[in-house]
Amino acid sequence: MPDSTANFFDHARIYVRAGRGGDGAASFRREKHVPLGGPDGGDGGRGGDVQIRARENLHALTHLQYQHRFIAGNGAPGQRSRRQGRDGEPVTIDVPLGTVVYDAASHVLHDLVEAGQVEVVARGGDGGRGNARFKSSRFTAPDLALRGADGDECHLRLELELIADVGLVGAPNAGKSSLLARISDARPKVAPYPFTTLQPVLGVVAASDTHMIVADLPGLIEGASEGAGLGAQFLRHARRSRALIHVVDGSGLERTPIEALDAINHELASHGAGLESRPQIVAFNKIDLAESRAEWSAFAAECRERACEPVAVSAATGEGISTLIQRALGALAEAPEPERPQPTAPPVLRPEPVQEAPRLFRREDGAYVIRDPTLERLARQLNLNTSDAVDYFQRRLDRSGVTARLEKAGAEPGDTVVIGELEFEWEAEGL
Ligand SMILES: Nc1nc2c(ncn2[C@@H]2O[C@H](COP(=O)(O)OP(=O)(O)O)[C@@H](O)[C@H]2O)c(=O)[nH]1
Ligand SMILES: [Mg+2]
Repeated sequence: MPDSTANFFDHARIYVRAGRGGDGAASFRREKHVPLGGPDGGDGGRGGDVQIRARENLHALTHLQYQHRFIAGNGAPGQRSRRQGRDGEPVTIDVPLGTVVYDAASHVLHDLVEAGQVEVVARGGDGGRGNARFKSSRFTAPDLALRGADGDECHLRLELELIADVGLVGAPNAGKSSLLARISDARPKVAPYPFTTLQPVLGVVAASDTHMIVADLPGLIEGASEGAGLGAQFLRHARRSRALIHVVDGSGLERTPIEALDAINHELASHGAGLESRPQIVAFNKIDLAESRAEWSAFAAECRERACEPVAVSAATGEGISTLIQRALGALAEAPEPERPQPTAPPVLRPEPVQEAPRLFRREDGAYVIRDPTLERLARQLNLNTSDAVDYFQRRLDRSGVTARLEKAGAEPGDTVVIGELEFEWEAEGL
């Protein structure tokens, strides 16, 4: 759906990048009379994460229209004396309750519904190991260290689905905003023309020993579910409502109240989220007007035919309002929780590689390609600019069985071997 100014508050596209891990240090202890002391290079710090946090006092995603790139800090390099580098600064993106996080392929990653809920959306890269960690009987003074790993980065789409107990639906001008103002503490805009409500407004309706949250959803117009009007975008906000109050303009200026009721119900059914099967209370509004009173008995009779008992109300005078609230509370007491968006992609950002034997195959040009997450990662992080680093890498190839398999496959000195982004010439006695 294309972005329009009308839905800036409940849609956002953001880019997130976690910090890179700091590089490990290759340093040696300085001691009097000892030219080369033991290795003492510390590890790099971890890159900062980017995380999303649900806040109760936020009601829109508007703030993400202006800032939509979130880049966490890099880890600092390790230092001598085995000192670890500082971790990178994390970044936290605050969003309202009810925010659903999608990846670029529109898979649901997270549904943030609890105050304070935090989800990591980009994990910082690990710091590289310093040379102190490579000390062994073979490498007593290892001159090698690992570079920090890159952090995750991705594009995300955020969508707000308001959390309310009851959603007010109905044609523009039916009196939804007036009704919410009448029954709750909310003060939505009321105006005698359609589309006054450009974003949903939540109101708390207090009853003697309980309360309910009611959302004023912008007016639906016919064809809304096909994207003809604004309505389709707002139907999403009704998805989390356990019950609906369907407000009908009883005065029947443009169409009879029954026609209005049917048109909206058709939109609810076309939306595809099961909105038509939510408990629905029909509020026949503007009963204070003579035109409405003339329509009422025919409307009520038609509704009863369909096993639905409408309530005649007036947002203007307050008539019927307490009955409406009781009916809504009663429906809520029995209504099941609506289904929540279920993660469709595993929220595992960097799955731990399953330890399988490295895979080996030949490229068209004859190069030997080795597929192995651990070795590919090592190839990325190891700077092969010292003989110790080359030596270490060779030993890892030996230990993982790659060397033997290359030989068995007939690799000869001078053949190209590819591991991730690293390409090198095979030598029988090492790199
Ligand atoms: N007479 C009368 N007018 C109403 C009543 N409820 C709403 N209105 C009027 O109908 C128009 C549309 O109301 P509004 O609440 O903005 O409708 P919405 O588009 O459904 O939110 C406004 O001019 C209201 O003053 C009512 O119970 N009686
Ligand atoms: Mg309104």
